[in-house]
Amino acid sequence: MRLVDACRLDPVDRTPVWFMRQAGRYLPEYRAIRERYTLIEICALPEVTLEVTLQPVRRYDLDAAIIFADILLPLIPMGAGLTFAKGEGPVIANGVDSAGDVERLRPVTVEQSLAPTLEALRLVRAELAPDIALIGFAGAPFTLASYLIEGGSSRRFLRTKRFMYNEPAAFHALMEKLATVTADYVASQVAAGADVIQLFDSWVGWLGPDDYREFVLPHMPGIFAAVREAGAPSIHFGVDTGGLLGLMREAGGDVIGLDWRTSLAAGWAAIGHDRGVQGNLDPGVLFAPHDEIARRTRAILDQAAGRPGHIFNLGHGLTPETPIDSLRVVVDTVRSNGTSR
Ligand code: 1CP
Repeated sequence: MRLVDACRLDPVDRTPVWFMRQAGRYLPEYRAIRERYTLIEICALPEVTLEVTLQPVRRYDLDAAIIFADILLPLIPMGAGLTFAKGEGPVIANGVDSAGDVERLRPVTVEQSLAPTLEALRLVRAELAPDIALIGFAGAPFTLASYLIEGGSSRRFLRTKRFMYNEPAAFHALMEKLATVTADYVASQVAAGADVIQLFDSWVGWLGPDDYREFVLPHMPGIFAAVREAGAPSIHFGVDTGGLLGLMREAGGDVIGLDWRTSLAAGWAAIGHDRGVQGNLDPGVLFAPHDEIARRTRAILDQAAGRPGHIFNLGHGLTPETPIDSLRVVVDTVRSNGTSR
């Protein structure tokens, strides 16, 4: 599989390409399913999860399917009370505001509580062409902790930082609990058929390097070790992490995901060429004219310079407004230009 080979820095015939949030609301066939099921219902029904996972792979010549789920799902069996409010994103009813709240979070038996996603992975792997990789994923502890502490999405993560600085022991205990669940979950996903695991630490870039080292780094290596022991490579992604790339490398991951604020060449140099990189087209470029999209795609491939270990992706997830034809331009451009030597 091209994607797995690239993760292991083996040469590939063509640069592998997939898109974060490649299943979702920009696709009319996804919107049709969403008229009948809520997000949480889709994730609870393996047959429906199978369908939405395969939708982008049917439409585009991609090297991977990513299992349809959400990073917040494991918080449900922990007792957080997750709902998705219409147009407002996730709402956590039983968030974390004290050391006692951390203690009350329940341990999770992944095989039981996240059974529908694991079953969906088995279904997708059985259905997918053998050369297309199946990506499993999970949220990283900091990003999950931020949702628990903020009670939902946040812009500046001030509650999270207040808790972290004022209750450092409780914050570490929370990170430890989340890391344990995450390590079990990603290992189970590999056992259920995931070929690669992506760990989303989407919001960790809001921390400075000293805080990353103190509060995040100690909780990460165990998760990547669990993926490796289960037999799959891993991709470690965050947004606005230009100043954290060396620390993220230390934390683990065969491939480090780059957003578009760092040039691919500079980001890869900062990480070191003995690791792979994924990225990093600005999802906003998908709103440009097609020849400009192609030019920007080629510019990223030029920066990768045919080095093994580049996975083409966006710098963050697709937005619901994305014109669906733009993705075909990216895929065709990667197909005709990207080769590692
Ligand atoms: O109803 C809908 O369809 C709402 C949109 C949506 C979708 C399509 C949500 C709500 N979750 C998902 C599925 C999802 N989430 C996938 C699988 C789809 C795919 O990639 O093809 C994945 C990988 C995620 C991961 C996810 N969920 C992340 C990490 C990725 C990232 O964008 O940084 C995060 C932060 C979430 C939380 C989340 N889920 C949904 C919303 C609205 C949010 C909040 C985002 C925020 O706080 O800004």
